[in-house]
Amino acid sequence: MEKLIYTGNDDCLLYGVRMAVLTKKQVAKLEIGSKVATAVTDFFDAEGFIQLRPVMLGMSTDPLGPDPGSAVIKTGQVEYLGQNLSLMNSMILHKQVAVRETGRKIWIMSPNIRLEGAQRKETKRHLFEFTQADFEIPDAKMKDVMALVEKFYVELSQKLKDLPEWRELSIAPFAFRGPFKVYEIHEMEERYGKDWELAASKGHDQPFWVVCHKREFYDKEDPERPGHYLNYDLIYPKGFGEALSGAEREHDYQRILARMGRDRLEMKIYDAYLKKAREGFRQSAGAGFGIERLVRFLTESDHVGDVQLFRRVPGEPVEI
Ligand code: ASN
Repeated sequence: MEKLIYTGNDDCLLYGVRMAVLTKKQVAKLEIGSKVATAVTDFFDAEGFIQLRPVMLGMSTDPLGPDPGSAVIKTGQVEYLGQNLSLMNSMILHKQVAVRETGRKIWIMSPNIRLEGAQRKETKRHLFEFTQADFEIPDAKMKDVMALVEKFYVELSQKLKDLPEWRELSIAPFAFRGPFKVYEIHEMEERYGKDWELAASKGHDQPFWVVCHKREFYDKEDPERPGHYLNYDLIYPKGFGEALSGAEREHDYQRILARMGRDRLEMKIYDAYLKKAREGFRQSAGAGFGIERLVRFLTESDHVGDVQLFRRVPGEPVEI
């Protein structure tokens, strides 16, 4: 049966019931988003990961910095029964604890709240509420994570290539071809300047890795090369920008303490995390990729908010 989708006429009723108010193209994007979520779940399941339920409130969360490029105004707080709880910027701290407690590969379809400044609307790839597929693997190294991510993208192309929605959107399904190129961040800066991401993204036709970023305390510094960091971002081509970020983790208690001190973090809220670290964290590596950014890339949408049914774009008032 042909799908009955309302395409812009307020009087479109079927048996007196309005079927939909979105265009067919908008519904096609939601449909692709739905297929992507299923593909992600199937992939991690087939790879032997345990899917954990998301955490949305915690004693602490990802500090997201210090990062000169960050535009997050503040971490959301909820006062509840005498405790000040943080809304999750990301589940990175909980992922380290989860690996320690389970000893298993874990992943979460994790909703994140990042209260970005209004100017972030212009990047077209920031949302203040989004979902990332966030995973962590005990004993893994960065090359293991990169190979796994490449496998995911190549398989995703196979799973999605015959969807009827591509025709509805008048676009060809993107064929990911791994392995993706790898660059050090200093190469990117030399070639494209400090704001390399957009220009570099436009200059590629497949995703590529950019490694060695100086950032949050939980990304491991290479013990053999101080000043080098064992972390990585994946960048989509054609101007779509950052897809994923991840790292091998700093798991040594003394080094975590030193890095947190360097970042002048308010240590008190990390008490329970630090206690677990002192008892022993497992070495791990992982990453997270934004579901909406992936759907934006696949559907060639102008703004990442265009693939959300309930838009959460910085600088735009929330309607519902
Ligand atoms: N998910 C990222 C990671 O695994 C952290 C983040 O979202 N900031 O490193």
